[in-house]
Amino acid sequence: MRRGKFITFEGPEGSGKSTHIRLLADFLRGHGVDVKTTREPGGTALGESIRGLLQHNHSGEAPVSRAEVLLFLASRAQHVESFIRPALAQGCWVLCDRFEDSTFAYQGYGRGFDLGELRSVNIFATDGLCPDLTVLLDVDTETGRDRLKQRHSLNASAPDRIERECDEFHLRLREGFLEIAHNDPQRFIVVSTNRAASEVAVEIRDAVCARMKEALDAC
Ligand code: Z5A
Repeated sequence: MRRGKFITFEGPEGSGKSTHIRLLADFLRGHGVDVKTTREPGGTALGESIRGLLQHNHSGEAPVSRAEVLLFLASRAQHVESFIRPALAQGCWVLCDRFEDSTFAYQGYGRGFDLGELRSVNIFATDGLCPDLTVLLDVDTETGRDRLKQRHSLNASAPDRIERECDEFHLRLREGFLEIAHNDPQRFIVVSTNRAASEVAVEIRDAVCARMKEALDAC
């Protein structure tokens, strides 16, 4: 059995990751690819519980920044070993909403943790699994925030703990994502989402087809 492909979607809040994972999954399924979509934190029962701990202050005690890093990584370790690796081994393509680059952008560029240390603990959590391709959806902070504001007002929901961080935090992590992508052009596709979602979807499809041509032809 040919191993599947592991594609991650990254970007600031409201950049359109969920929307474009859904659209790319539909497109790939139409081309005979067996696709599984998932997200971080989450993707397993344990990971979804950790997601709740990270986003909402149920106990009245927010995690300190080091605990926050370790909770994201605990969710990732469980996700990689019990969901992502088995799916790839069965030949599925896994499309994941956020992965290691979110840790580097949010906890590294955002919170200020040393990137080298974060890389080391991340390798421990993933046991060395790396994405085959990463789609970075870039959006300016104001547009991303406006989109989420609209969604919260439609759903009568409230911003979570990380969404409530100050603008400087969100500006730093956006710059962080762009720098990480700039330093690894073989793995990244960078797509601006400051325009109609339909245009963005076409650009993502074309780029994924170009990078994954051989694997797609084999499906
Ligand atoms: N986090 C971390 O700190 N460290 C880590 O290691 C990991 C994560 C793994 C997860 O939140 C949080 O965890 C996240 C980072 C942190 N915190 N923040 N902030 P999440 O998964 O709940 O939220 P998110 O990842 O930020 O996603 P999101 O807020 O749901 O946004 P999205 O998935 O990128 O966007 P969307 O849902 O597809 O679109 C948002 C809205 O915009 C929606 O109404 C769309 O219809 C609309 N949209 C999308 N594209 C367009 C365009 N092109 N034009 C107009 N409107 C659009």
